[in-house]
Amino acid sequence: MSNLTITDPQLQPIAAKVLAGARLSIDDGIALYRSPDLLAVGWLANYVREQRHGNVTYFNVNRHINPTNVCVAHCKLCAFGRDLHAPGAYTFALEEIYQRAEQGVREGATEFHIVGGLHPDLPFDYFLELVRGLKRRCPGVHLKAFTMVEVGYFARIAKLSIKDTLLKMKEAGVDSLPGGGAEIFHPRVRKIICDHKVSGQMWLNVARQAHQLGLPSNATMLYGHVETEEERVDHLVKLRELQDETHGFVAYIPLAFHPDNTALAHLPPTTGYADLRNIAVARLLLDNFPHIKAYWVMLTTSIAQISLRFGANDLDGTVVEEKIYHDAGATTAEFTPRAELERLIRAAGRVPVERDTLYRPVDRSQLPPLPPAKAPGTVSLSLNV
Ligand code: V47
Repeated sequence: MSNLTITDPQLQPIAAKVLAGARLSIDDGIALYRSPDLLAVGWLANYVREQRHGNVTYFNVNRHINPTNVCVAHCKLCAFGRDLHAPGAYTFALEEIYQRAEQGVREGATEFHIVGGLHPDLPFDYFLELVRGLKRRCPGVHLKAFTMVEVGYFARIAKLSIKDTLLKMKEAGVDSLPGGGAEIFHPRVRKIICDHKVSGQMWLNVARQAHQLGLPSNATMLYGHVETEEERVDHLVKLRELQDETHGFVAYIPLAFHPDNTALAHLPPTTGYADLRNIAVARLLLDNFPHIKAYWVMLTTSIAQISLRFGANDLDGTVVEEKIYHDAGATTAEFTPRAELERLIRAAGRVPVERDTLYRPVDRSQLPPLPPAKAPGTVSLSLNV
């Protein structure tokens, strides 16, 4: 306590709870979001982070693969989705995806992060075959594939229950699910930003069933648009409740809304202050989530690095190709080399540890040698417009 000077009296009782390891309430969460004393909020989050992880900070070598940007959902928050015949619409042939994946293996990837649009014509079998083919060709790579939203859509088009859909995905080779599509669970917000997407309740229900079937997942929250502080806390507490039940969430990733090229382009982008606060509040409220990830693609590497002192213990991965944020105006790179992630972590006084998707340290001596640190190879992209 001696290192912490709190200027906001509202934070005093919260600090006492944090130092005693007690669970924070909804009101505490709201006070953390409203407090002008961001440094004290960050100090508390850093305290919890260091209790759990010491100086260790994780990153991974991964590749994002977005099979299609064709999407029927038309979410106002999104700049990535296109109508089937709209300019810029694409759908990769499976062979193109395999080429990208094999390039990823040559670059040392241990994870493929696979998400895409809700395509009106592609059958569930295309996605199952995609996964089967990846497992055959790249057996050592973890497949973190398809958000709860995509699972809900697959179930609908294949006329299957959520459970059977997840079982088929697992049987095909899906190892875990990414955390996207959660946005803000509250129906008021979903009506404005993603009217046609599955409800918050459904997102949680799909996550619950995935966890029960032995498929772990991540969780996200999209902040910085029309949501209130109460709605953010409600979202975090719902995640915390489900985690108490299943223990299936691996990492939480707060996602800053990027308004460019979306139907909400009139909204201002988030600020560094809000970005750091969302990391810190998550670390404090989500006491049962082991990992809080600072996704450098959306935060910038500078803010992501500072967030390693505000509660985050992971920088995500090398990524290589990123479309969702870059279509929405992100100015960050699409690729950060492994050596640069390590440099950023060390410069923050932390110890970099390469991890796999489930946060086991990666022993490179057991893997093919990494290529020299340069921009990764790209495969030619053919657009089916
Ligand atoms: O689901 C879409 C969000 C998500 C915008 O699980 C937008 O490890 C901001 O989920 N501005 C995709 N956000 C990213 C995501 C993710 C990223 C990194 C790691 C993991 C993980 C998951 O991005 C979408 C949506 O929630 N999104 N459009 C936008 N304009």
